Amino acid sequence: MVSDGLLFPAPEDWAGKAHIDAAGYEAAVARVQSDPEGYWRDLAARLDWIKAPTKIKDVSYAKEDFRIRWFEDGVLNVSANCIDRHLPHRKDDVALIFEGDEPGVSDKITYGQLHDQVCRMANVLKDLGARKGDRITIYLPMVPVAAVAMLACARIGAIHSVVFGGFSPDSIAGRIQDCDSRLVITADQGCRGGKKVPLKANIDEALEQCPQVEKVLLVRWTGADVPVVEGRDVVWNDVRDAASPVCEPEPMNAEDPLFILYTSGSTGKPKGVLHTTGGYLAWASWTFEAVFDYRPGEVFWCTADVGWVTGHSYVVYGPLANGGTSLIFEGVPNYPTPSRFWDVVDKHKVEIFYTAPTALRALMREGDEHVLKNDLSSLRLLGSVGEPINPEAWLWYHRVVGKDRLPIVDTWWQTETGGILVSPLPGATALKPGSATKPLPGVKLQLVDAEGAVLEGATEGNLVITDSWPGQMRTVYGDHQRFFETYFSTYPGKYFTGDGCKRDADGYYWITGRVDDVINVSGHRLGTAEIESALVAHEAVAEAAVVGYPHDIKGQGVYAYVTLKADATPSEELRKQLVLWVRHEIGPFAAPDVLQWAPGLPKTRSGKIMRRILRKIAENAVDALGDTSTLADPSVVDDLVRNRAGAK
Ligand code: 6R9
Repeated sequence: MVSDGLLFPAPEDWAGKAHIDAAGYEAAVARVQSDPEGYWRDLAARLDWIKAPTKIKDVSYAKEDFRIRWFEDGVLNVSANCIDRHLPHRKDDVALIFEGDEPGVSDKITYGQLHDQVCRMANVLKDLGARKGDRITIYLPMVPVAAVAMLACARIGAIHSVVFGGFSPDSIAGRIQDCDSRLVITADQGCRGGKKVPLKANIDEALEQCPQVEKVLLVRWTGADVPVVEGRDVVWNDVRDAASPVCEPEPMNAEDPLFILYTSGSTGKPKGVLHTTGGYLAWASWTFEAVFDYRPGEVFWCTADVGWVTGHSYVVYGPLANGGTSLIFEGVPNYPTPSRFWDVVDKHKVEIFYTAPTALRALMREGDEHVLKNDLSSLRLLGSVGEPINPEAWLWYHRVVGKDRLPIVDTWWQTETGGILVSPLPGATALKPGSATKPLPGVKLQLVDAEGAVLEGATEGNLVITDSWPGQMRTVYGDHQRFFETYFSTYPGKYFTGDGCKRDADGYYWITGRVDDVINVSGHRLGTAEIESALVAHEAVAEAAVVGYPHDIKGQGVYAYVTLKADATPSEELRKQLVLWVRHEIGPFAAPDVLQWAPGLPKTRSGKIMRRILRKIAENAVDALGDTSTLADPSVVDDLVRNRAGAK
């Protein structure tokens, strides 16, 4: 490996200046061990409580008395924490910087203006019938009104469910139905890479399957002429000015739900990951300050969409809870040119930049000149999230973007964890390219083998977490049993992450990727089961099996094996049709990169598909197929190998 033995010490000039330096890290680790109650109480004290919590932690991962509660008698409001409490000293400071898809389109929103917009929208939502505890689905482009909508929900105690703008009508409908939203917030269109995204048209199509939706709040963004359904749709731009800019924040219990975010698992339909108010915000807020060493006044740019958890925690809640300035970018890394990210960094003097390895790999391929023509001297810290960063991409990021001087925080976490759990602290941790380094104070990791035996020292195994942290998800919306079964039953008494991981002799953690049937395509998390069920919903398909395979840019690509019904014949045209079908059923990012016809799939005698074998064929590791003798019909493997599609 190119990075073997490479170690980048924390910059010397950060010592004494960073929020947490090496001594601070050691002290925090020691304190959370010796005085957990005090440590967590202090962490909660960074928020503004209407009633401060006296009960700090009440957690059991055991089946008999399973519960996860943090700060449970505390009362607070998230929007007040993200806005109101900054007003006395930061009313005119910039909360959000907006950079549009087209260069030249940008805007700034101060904390005072954000307060005004959020209160007005909160009042409109109330007028539309929304109450505390109601679910509101948000389907918006990456524009400031998306943050306004989330905060307006939080202000009135409604639970938001943001659906990424790349999802199809069917995917939206499933998510609306699952949490029974009566109200949807959307826009006419979004803009990405010079193209328009038909958001309202997708919502209209989705709502044909969702009779319970009573109201749609429509944001006019591009101004496109879209149908407005009489009695159902209300145009935000028309009602905004008449709405009152005064809206008292709803007092919420720390354990009241804040949001639901759907994410893919290894089985079945996407799960509604539920996060609550106090613990989530405390964790998003503290990790933002600690990991990014953030100080108010600095411009922070996280390139993730608010449709994913990274956008929730590090575009909206973490930065705003700290009184920070967060940049919202509507576009894509390579539009209009592969210099776009770096143009935006220079234009807005971005100090801290946080992106995904897939974007870095794509930009790396375009050549250094697209980076080098920019100044980039405003940058002081770089971050990575979403998938393992390969050392080549890390070293490129460090050398070309970071000019060999900027620390990189490789942050490991999940939708389920609410915020970062494993990451360097830039003023404290020596970096190794490709390693997320060490757990944050209070995060207790273990590596276990398939049977659950704890592995010590330098080793490789499955990553589990043995105790709770405040930002942990609390349930799968509407299915608490599934929550327990999915995460706490594989290794009783422990939270199973679904990731494989190595630990080296220095105690550094190296995430190796998912060990379940979840794949990570360009940083988008997908369940292979979802793609399979989309494929079999097509009339020509009898059966389908989907696996991930290594892909240079995307990290993983989607490889689909498809068995057709007896009356269907394989053809190039049908192959294209099926790829389009998946795009339409789930979203463009889920479309198979490779689709191989499979007259039969390798199955055990009990009928279980042997994905291990399919993965090896997809990876072109056909001489490492292992034992195939237990298969019901070993000859299907020969056929698949012989007709292996040219996966690149
Ligand atoms: C935040 C987010 C979670 C899965 C996770 C893991 C992968 C995320 C990573 C990483 C290696 C990192 N992952 N960050 N793998 N190094 N720094 O991405 O949430 O969409 O739920 O995905 O992403 O496999 O289990 P989510």
